[in-house]
Amino acid sequence: MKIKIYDQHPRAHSLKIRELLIEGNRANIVATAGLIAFGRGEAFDYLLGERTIEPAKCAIKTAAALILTAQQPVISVNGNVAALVPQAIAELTKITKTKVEVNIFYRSTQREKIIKEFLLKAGIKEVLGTEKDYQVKIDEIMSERRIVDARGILIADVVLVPLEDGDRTEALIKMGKKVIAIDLNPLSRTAQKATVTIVDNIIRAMPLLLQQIRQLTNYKQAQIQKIINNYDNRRILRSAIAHINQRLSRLAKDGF
Ligand code: PTJ
Repeated sequence: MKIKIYDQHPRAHSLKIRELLIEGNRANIVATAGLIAFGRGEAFDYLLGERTIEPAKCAIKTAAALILTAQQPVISVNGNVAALVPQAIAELTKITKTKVEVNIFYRSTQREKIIKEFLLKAGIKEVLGTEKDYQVKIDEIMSERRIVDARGILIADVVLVPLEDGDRTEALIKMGKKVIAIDLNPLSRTAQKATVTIVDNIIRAMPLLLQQIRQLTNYKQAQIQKIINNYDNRRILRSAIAHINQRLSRLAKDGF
């Protein structure tokens, strides 16, 4: 059953995102656990104030710089990411050389194919990760996510991993790759281990990332490198946690 969401509803935006995921779950794009994962994300978004905070903007700029300077950038797409931002992923492939790879935790050949078809329909020309001939196992990862594409994540130097589930970021870093995470939870293991962590809702972060990439295209190589060199992910995470802390302290003191 599809529900009608009235624009006047105070939580209309959030309800629409939920509907995208529920629809995606019915179509077997989103794993059932993906609905739970979004609930966790939403709770953190509440604490952040449901807007893109300054530390996230700084991380987005650095992520754009990393993607632009990468030789082989790849975005790893799971069910939630496919359902929430298919058009933005398509746009990313148009304005950069980023490859798209389906890599899911709750793995099934059928689900992989459904996600791939969905992404192709959204205008992405090539979707890696589903062809057996190119699938290789990487020892560093202890889940079904260890199966990666020989043309994609295996040889990537920069991997964008939105809504990640844990051990993989650490493994990819050990393999010498730079990892960009998008995760509303600044305390998650993924957030802590990534090279660059964007603490923001993927719905807001992806359009900003595309905007930032377009802007940096006009920058000189040395300027882009400076953005990367000056970036400190631990500082950014501390600032994100401090933002939540200060916001809650203010609300506790002054009320709503
Ligand atoms: O499609 P699959 O099979 O690969 O499964 C995907 C899920 C998301 C179910 C799987 O990766 C998983 O279980 O993830 P976790 O461990 O629940 O982690 C997801 C992280 O993403 C959590 O830290 C959430 O806070 C965060 N998150 C959820 N929704 C959003 C988000 N971050 C940014 N934007 C969101 N919309």
